[in-house]
Amino acid sequence: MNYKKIKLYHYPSSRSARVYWTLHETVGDNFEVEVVPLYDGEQYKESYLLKNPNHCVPLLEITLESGETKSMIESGAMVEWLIDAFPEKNLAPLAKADFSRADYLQMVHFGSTWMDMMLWQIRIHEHMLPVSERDQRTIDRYRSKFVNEIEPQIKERLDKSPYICGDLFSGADCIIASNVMWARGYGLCADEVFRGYLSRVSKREAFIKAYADAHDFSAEIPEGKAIISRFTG
Ligand SMILES: N[C@@H](CCC(=O)N[C@@H](CS)C(=O)NCC(=O)O)C(=O)O
Repeated sequence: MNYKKIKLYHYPSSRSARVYWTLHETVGDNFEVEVVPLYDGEQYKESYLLKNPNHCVPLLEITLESGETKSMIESGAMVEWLIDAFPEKNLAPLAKADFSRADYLQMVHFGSTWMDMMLWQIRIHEHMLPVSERDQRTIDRYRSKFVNEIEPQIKERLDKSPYICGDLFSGADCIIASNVMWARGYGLCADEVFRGYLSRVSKREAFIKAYADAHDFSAEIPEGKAIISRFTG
């Protein structure tokens, strides 16, 4: 695909890292990155809300050769679209009637919706919501659901093959492996199989570049930060 410019609005180790990683896998270094200081509440500024009314990263802007700029606001869709826009990178089974494409799409969506939803509930109730709004039952429910229902499904796949959809690395790994790292940050995905998976994907140049800023992330939000009073969940 030809384009004039691609720009990612990003915050270290957040959901935008999946897209950062996918960008390095697909377009190399040929894109721009702007860090949005989430904890300072910059995502609630009018100028950013006009671009993404969900006040979130990632936001992806693609300037076409015509000069027109299109934007995307969902990380799963960004990963799927980028991988399809650059088919020469062979990072997904092509759309055809066999089941491999269906399985790949299923894992992209499983990672960016179902698995993501549980991690998000844990994250916001442990670290992001005002203390008075945190709910231990929600944390317990999703920690238990994640351990009992999500981990076995991923483990079963990774016990059989090196990557989430088989022998070949794909865009689904950019999402699932990022989620596995997120989960490990919360003491989940402790089994050796997950460590082995991360050690495989983290050798990729694109991964190393996308996560080079991971040390800038802190799960705890320092007191007094603007996001604390603005965050809507
Ligand atoms: N479904 C969206 C969720 C994006 C999202 O929640 N991003 C978080 C960071 S991981 C964010 O920017 N939150 C800032 C806020 O709501 O203030 C996606 O996957 O792109």
